[in-house]
Amino acid sequence: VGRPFDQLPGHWRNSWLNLYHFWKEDGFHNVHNIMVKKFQQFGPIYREKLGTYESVNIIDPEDAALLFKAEGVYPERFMVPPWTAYRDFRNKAYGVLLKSGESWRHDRLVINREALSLKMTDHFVPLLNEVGEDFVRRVHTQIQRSGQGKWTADLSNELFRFALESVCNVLYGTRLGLLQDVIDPESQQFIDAVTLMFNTTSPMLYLPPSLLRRINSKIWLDHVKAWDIIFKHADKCIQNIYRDLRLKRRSDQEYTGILSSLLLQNKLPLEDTKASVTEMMAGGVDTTSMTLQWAMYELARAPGLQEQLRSEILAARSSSQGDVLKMLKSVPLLKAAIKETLRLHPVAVTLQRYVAQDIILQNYCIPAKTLVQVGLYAMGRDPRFFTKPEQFNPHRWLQADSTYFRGLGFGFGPRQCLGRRIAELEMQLFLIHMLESFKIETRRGVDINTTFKLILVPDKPIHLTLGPL
Ligand code: HEM
Ligand code: 2DC
Repeated sequence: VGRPFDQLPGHWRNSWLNLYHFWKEDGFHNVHNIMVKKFQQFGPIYREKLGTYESVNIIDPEDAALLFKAEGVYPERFMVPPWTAYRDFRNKAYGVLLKSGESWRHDRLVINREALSLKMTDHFVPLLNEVGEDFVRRVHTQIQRSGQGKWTADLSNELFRFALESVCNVLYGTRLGLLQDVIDPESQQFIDAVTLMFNTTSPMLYLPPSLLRRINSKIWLDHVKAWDIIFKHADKCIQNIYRDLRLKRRSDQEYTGILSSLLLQNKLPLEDTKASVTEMMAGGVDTTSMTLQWAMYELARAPGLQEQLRSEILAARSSSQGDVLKMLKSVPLLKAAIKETLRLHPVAVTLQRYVAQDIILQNYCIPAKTLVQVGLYAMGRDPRFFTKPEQFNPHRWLQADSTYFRGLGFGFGPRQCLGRRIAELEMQLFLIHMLESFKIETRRGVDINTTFKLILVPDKPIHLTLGPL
């Protein structure tokens, strides 16, 4: 049953030569396009070895389903080598992002209750809603300043500030004031450090961590510098909350954010709490901001759809009479628009799992411990799985035809994105407020492509125009 592993198609026999070819075609920034090409060349499954990075790649949602059903109770994804190398180098604890086995599961279950459970996530809505409202206020100010009745800009840094403000309000129950004109330079440094950390990760993906640390290359030194800033700033935020709690400056009555809850419960060692909270703070910046930027870009190019969403939101607003929680239950098209954005513009180029047992995919035997990757970007653009994939059409998620294992933007199962609920609420509330307040436009005829900087991002600045309705 099943053809042998050794007969899988693909370039896996000469890993260092493959890496050389990969480097020559600027693979470091084109992982997503190269994968699309390889699926065309080899079919729905191929094996690959680049440097030390060995994987089997699949694209079919049915195969993704088989993979996730075989992931076991301790699912593990590809361990990004420079990330673990940094922690080991500085002797810092792993958080849920990098842990494995029982230790991962224990921490993850404790944090899930605070970050993913429906009971707790209701607390996030007012915290994220006020940040969304402040962003709208900031846009109004910028429109006035422009003197042109509208504001045209590359919103990247504005959105980074919005995203960091949002995730920190949920983590720490505190506003950092990042939607004002002048902001704390340390917060801007944090934002820049997260970008630098991602950018310096991709060139080191295919090398062993031990080598990375020995070679003192500029890229490794920059990577260390970036993580150092991330940890220093997060530590400061965490210490503030810790001190307030000990001095009983924070009441244990009202909700004061994920970190307070974790500290009061005292179910994790402080170092582990700090590691996971730092990962969430860093993970909350580029992910939601870039997705929102793509969403606005797509909506700017589809004015009819934008109008439909606006009517859905207005109807939801009036029928819920100011109850935001209730309102979020009656905006299916908006939620579909976010899914659709992640189909064409996923943050993660692949999802990966080390298979726990031997499994059969596309009639090949895949032995236990093999790293299998789901080509998320390639899947989202393949006409076999999405009719007219080039069209931005949120309605496809609401129609009867199958969405089986197709909406995987946040991953799947117990190892899926820990920030998923935060991200979804943050993005829904942002788009609600923006669509209620402004018309979103962009220059026609400017096509924006995707580039890989560990996460997938636009290859050039996106200029959006926000104006009155
Ligand atoms: C993991 C996507 C926002 C924190 C992941 C994974 C994906 C993902 C695909 C891997 C899941 C898997 O392997 O099955 C996204 C997208 C986001 C987003 C598309 C927004 C649009 C966030 C935010 C946070 C966050 C806001 C922090 C609050 C994490 C963490 C993990 C993770 C800590 C690792 C979880 C673990 O290993 O147990 N994310 N993410 N993400 N994400 Fe997100
Ligand atoms: C990058 O080949 C490409 O959510 C690699 O918020 C495989 C791979 C493994 C793990 C993925 C990573 C890719 C992209 C970025 C992800 C990461 C897991 C979590 C991380 C998807 C696809 C991300 C952005 C987290 C980051 C948290 C961090 C800043 C502390």
